[in-house]
Amino acid sequence: MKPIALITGATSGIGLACARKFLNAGYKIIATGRNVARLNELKDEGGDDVYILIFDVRDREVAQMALKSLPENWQHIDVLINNAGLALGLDPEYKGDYNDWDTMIDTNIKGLLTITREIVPGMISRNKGHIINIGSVAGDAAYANGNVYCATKAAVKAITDGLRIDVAHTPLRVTLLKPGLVETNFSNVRFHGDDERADNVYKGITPLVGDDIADAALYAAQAPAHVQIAEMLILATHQANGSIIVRS
Ligand code: NDP
Ligand code: 8X3
Repeated sequence: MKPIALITGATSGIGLACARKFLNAGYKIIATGRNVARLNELKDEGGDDVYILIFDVRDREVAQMALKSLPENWQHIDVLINNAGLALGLDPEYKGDYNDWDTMIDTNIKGLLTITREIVPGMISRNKGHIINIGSVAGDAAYANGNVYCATKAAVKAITDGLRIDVAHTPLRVTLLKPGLVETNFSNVRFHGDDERADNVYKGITPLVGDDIADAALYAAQAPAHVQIAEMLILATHQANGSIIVRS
């Protein structure tokens, strides 16, 4: 029987790359997201090995209902990749936008918690499972104007560390991936569709791509059962941390 991986935010960037990488590695994929057209494209790519669930991770009731609606043969989730997330804005904290803050907190923290709370009990009862959370270098230390986004990713680190403690008596494994600059739709979203500003983020440096993070996720998932990859910080070669990027 093929293992099953559930990936949130599988419609773009890192989530989409994880979906494809895990499919190619022989997993069945539960791809979740809001963009129905993109989810259907993934379904076309993967056929019977892909099951799609459409929900916004911020809508707890809808997310719970969607996950409970999984057919019996899709319920044995082996790997959960909590990827759905975003940054909105890059402004001093004293000029921040309340709506942007709420969206980041509701998505990156509360959404991740909802999916975790719904999926992990099944893993505990099956005595098998792996949770891979997508954090960020932004969670290691705040960078200029990153304030609330950095805080959400610091929260993802604490939530991940906490879960690892809480399941340490079980065979479950918990991994935090902390990427640096990855060229995806991330900056277009952060700058509310200002594509020129988004492109500038990746100027003068070869950034990571979604596939680089998917490789790390698959490595962690495929490690022998006694090996728990607790955390990986994955940076572009000319990025030293959240603040230091050397451009040419
Ligand atoms: P993308 O914008 O390309 O992808 C984000 C994904 O998350 C999309 O599928 C998006 O769906 C989904 N998503 C956002 N909000 C919601 C929501 N409320 N409900 C369901 N799905 C949602 O960016 P990335 O691939 O770069 O981002 C993926 C993760 O990686 C995020 O958690 C991000 O913080 C993290 N990260 C990104 C880095 C980077 O430099 N790119 C570096 C470090 C971490 P939709 O298309 O419907 O909005
Ligand atoms: C995304 C990477 O450095 O833009 O988390 O915060 S960064």
